[in-house]
Amino acid sequence: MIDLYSWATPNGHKIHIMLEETGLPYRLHKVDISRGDQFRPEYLAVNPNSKIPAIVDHDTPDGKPLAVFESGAILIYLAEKSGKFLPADKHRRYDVLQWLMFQMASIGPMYGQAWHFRSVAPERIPYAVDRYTNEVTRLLRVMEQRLKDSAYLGDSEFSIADIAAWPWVKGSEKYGQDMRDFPHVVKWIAKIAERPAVQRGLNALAKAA
Ligand SMILES: N[C@@H](CCC(=O)N[C@@H](CS)C(=O)NCC(=O)O)C(=O)O
Repeated sequence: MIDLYSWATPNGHKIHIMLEETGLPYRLHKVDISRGDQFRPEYLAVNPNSKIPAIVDHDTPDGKPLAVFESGAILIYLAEKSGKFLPADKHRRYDVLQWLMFQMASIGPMYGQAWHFRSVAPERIPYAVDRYTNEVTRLLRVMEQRLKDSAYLGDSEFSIADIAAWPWVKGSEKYGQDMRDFPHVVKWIAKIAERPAVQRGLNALAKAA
């Protein structure tokens, strides 16, 4: 059994979706980041970086519980455990991994900063708003180019690169983007939204105790 510690945010949704897609058994524990649960000592023992998501896998080959934080590392761990969404072929595997890293290093941080300076910062700083909004636009251009030639972001098949990027990119309008400029990205968003496990993953927190 896997314990998942999470909240309904794009980084949390990645792991809800992956667990629903793989069918691995899990228990979901809410970490309400709006009231500071991520700073509780028992949670810091799992993720010293005080962010969601994190997992603890109790079903390991040596019988010792294994804790993993950082959503990209968790996705790789779950892909290896389930044998799904990360191809074995080296060329395809590194295609997927490089697009996963593109999400972790660029999409997550830049969308996050765009959201902060557009919607959270106590004062409007035009330089910061423009910088991060323009960077999100640039990243969408990179994805648009990729999705012209590839059915999915990391591979010809659905993979952990899509699972990582989709929860962020599906809401791009909220980050000041005009999605009419990115028709291939729009099609990719719609195609993934149709997957039943993706829909279950998005609703998972509502059902958690
Ligand atoms: N790089 C981390 C980012 C995790 C992250 O930023 N999580 C946010 C929610 S999306 C969080 O826990 N925020 C709480 C806080 O900043 O105190 C990952 O991908 O796991």
